[in-house]
Amino acid sequence: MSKLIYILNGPNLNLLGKRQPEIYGHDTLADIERDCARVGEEFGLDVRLLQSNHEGQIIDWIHEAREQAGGIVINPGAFTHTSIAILDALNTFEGPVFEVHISQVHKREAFRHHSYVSHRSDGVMVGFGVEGYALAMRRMGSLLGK
Ligand code: CA2
Repeated sequence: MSKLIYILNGPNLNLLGKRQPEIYGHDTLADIERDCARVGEEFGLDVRLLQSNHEGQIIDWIHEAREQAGGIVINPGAFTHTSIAILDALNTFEGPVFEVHISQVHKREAFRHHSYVSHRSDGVMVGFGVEGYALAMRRMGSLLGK
């Protein structure tokens, strides 16, 4: 079992910490990567954090994870609510998949209440801010770590 965890991020999440801090906070993807790497170290897990604004690229990374990774933490951004293709790709991955949403999507617009990805996710962190990523990593550590 690979000790590498893919942390995948969808569209617009490259703007974290730079726009709309009232919804998404002040931390950047680099801060999230650092926090997740710290948790990973506790459990002997490595992390690879990736972000793309393109659905096909995220699908390609999920396929890559099939060969390279023991688990996936994913915030698919708005593709959460639209992408059967990302769900299909995740269904080909055998390890644990945890879904993260920084905001509490169930307090927001109705179109954010349904997640295609949740049909596959083994756990979902919603509304814990960027801390949701590290919490998902901690659970990954319990399942896959030393
Ligand atoms: O709460 C989340 O993490 C979301 O996945 C974020 C998506 C949104 O479409 C989902 O409904 C919930 C949007 C990501 C946009 O990220 C930004 C970050 C900073 C500034 C602007 C956008």
